[in-house]
Formats: sequence, C-alpha cells, structure tokens
Amino acid sequence: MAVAGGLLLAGCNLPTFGETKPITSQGQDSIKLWQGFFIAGAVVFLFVFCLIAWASIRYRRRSHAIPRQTQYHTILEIFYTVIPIVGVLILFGFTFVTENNVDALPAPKVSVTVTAFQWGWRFHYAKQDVTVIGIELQDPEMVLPQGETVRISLRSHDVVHGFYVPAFDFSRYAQPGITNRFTLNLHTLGTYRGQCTQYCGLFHSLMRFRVRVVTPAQFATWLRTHRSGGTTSRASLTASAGGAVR
Ligand SMILES: [Cu+2]
Repeated sequence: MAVAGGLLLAGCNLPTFGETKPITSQGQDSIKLWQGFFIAGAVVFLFVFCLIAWASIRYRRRSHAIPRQTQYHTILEIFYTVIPIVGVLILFGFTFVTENNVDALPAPKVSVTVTAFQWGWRFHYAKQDVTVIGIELQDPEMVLPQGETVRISLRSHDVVHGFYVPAFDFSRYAQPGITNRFTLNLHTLGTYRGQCTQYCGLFHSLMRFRVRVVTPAQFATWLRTHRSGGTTSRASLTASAGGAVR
C-alpha cells in the first residue's frame, strides 16, 4: 500500500491503464486516483494469487490424513482484518482529497452556462453576451481559453441529460431544476468531442458538441465577433431555459 501511495504521488509518468490522458487539471487529479487504485488492486491481486499458488502446490494432497488445523490463529486473524481496513482507509483518504480538488469552485475568469435540451446544447456567456446553440447534427462548439479558470453552470431545459467530454475524463448530469457547477482548467489547445451520455429520447445519439480550447487572445477575439450573434435554432429555448418543458 505504501508502494501504491508513493506511485500515486509520482502519477504523471505512469501509464493511464486504459483511460484517456486528460487535458484538464481536474481530469489529471482523477487519473492519478485511478492509477493509484489500479496499482493497489494489482498489488492485492498478485499477493492473493501468489498465496493461492503457494498453498495449492505446497499443500497439495499427498495422503488421506487430515492436516494440522490452524483456525483461531488470533494474530493471523487480526492481521488479515486490520490490513484490509487500513488499505480501504488509505484509498478513502485519497478519494476524499481528489473529490475536493475536482469539485472545488475557485473564483472563475470565465463563466459559461451550459443548457442541455432535447436534443442539443446551448452555451451562454452571460457577461460577454454571447450565445451558441446547436441542435441535432449541428454539433455546437463551446470555445474556452487555455490556462484560465472556467466555471461551467450546467442545467437542463427538459429531461436529464449527461455532459461528457472524454478528453476531460469528466461527466456530470444536467438535471431539470438543478444547476451543477464545476471548474475546468484547460491545459492543451485543440478541439475535443463531447456527447450526451444519458439516454434522453429519440435523438439522444445526435446530442453531440465540441469544445475548442484556444489561447486567451484568440478567445477574446472570438467573443468580440460573436457578441449577440448566437445562432438561435430553436425559438422556444429562451435565456430563461430551465423553466417550462415544451
Ligand atoms: Cu441528452
């Protein structure tokens, strides 16, 4: 377990064990936890496997005599009760710290209200008066600056949707009547695909979007050129989305 803890701290250079390498600080925190859990699990697996293999070979049946019985071995029983509990507590501690990091809400530089609806997305930059809306097959694009603290306020206009960007290793429900807030600190420029991950009706599979990470200067230019020019594809979805269901 101590080994796993040490590796957890040095997590950056470890393989991701099947996960995407995330491009956000929050995702990188999550991936370190995943690496720690994977290694702790592998250590336990190897330990148990070796014990089973050793017992199978060393104590395979040689005669019909009943071997020496060793139940009520108090020290051994304390050992195999305490060690797993300590292991679970250590994993719990790392989980607690990571969840607090991922859910932290520091003062943001940029705020975007993301509204999911059947079947599309609306990205609203209230302060800069910019709105992007896209419905089925339009794949709207949320543009965000690199290296700045971004606050997303996620909500739903109708039913439960799921906001998921694989490159962030992150997903959250978009729930009617509830605003889920989270922070993103984006490290890598590029365009990343996103998708609704909660089955929400007929065109759920078309509820895709993109996130484009640009430099702060490019972001400022983008905001200027899109002010009040959002493509409103569905008139029923007003700025007060989250109210009545269509
Ligand atoms: Cu959906």
